[in-house]
Amino acid sequence: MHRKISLTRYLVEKQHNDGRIPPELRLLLEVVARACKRISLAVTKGALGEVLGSADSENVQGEVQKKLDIIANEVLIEANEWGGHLAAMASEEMDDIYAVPHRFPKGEYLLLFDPLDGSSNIDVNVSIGTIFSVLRKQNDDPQVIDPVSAADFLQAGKQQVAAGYCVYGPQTTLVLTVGDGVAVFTLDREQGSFVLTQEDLRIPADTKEFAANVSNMRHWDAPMTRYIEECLAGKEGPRGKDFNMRWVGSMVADVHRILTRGGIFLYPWDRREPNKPGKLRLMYEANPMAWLVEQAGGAATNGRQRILDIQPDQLHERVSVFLGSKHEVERVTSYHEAL
Ligand code: AHM
Ligand code: MG
Repeated sequence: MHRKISLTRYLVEKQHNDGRIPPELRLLLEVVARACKRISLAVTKGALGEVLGSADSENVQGEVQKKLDIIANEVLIEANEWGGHLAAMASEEMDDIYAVPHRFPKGEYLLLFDPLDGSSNIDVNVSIGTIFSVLRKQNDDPQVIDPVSAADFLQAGKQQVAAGYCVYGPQTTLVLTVGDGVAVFTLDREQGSFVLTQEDLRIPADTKEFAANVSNMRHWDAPMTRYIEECLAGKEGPRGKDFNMRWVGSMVADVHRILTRGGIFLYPWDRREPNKPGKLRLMYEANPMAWLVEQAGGAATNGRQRILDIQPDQLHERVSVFLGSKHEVERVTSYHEAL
């Protein structure tokens, strides 16, 4: 019989066999996965769990929070605050960082998350997900955890020590990297555990599928418009091939499709809010996704620069995102560079 490898076993082996992850990081990842199981349950209940609809509040970015946004945020905090593996957490749904309270032991890791990405899809029963990124607090003395501040989080994405997401769709799927490729785990609901279902995910370098909110086209700049117009021109156009378009509207689901079968995801700057570099958030959306995509052989830029090289200035900083199949990301990036 085919032997199932649980996430727990996968992580224990990563700790013992290749020494890739220290025990505290293994614990952290298991706790995040456990929280995702709880979020998955809440999502699955839908109207029966009285979790749908708006929470009548706004987050730091001025977006209306859904009840499930807040529930998912609380689940992640409650699960992670007491284990001794973290110094602090930061979330799309919280203005400031959440330092681990003094009554709990502390560790050297920093956890960032978008607790429920794709909020506009919650009430319409379309895939949504949790995105997370793990950094290490940079200290001269690793024993010194306190004080911790937002400045500790302002590290480039290439400093991440783990990143992943969990997509709540027809299946609940956890996708993870610790820097040696991308592994996929599917939630076995009967067993209540994540089971390894794919290793060494690879994104094909070429693709004929793009994901962009084309309703914003009239607000884009010239390089982005050029790229999409060339795709839309199909076989008769300069690309000489027909492109397909897919847009779920949950980054987590769109990126999952790209990791599974290739494609390019584009969320560019637009002129409605010229001072904002993009819609998506660098530290807990773009960085973890960029690392996963690179680990799968793809590429991720903001149009000019590798996303993982960007030095953040703010916790909730925004960024333009072009990620997925390498040759397509290189192409749209070269259009920006030529400007
Ligand atoms: P959220 O974190 O508030 O859900 O916002 C991020 C989402 C992404 O998942 C998705 O790619 C994008 O917003 C879609 O935005 P829009 O529908 O405005 O184009
Ligand atoms: Mg989001």
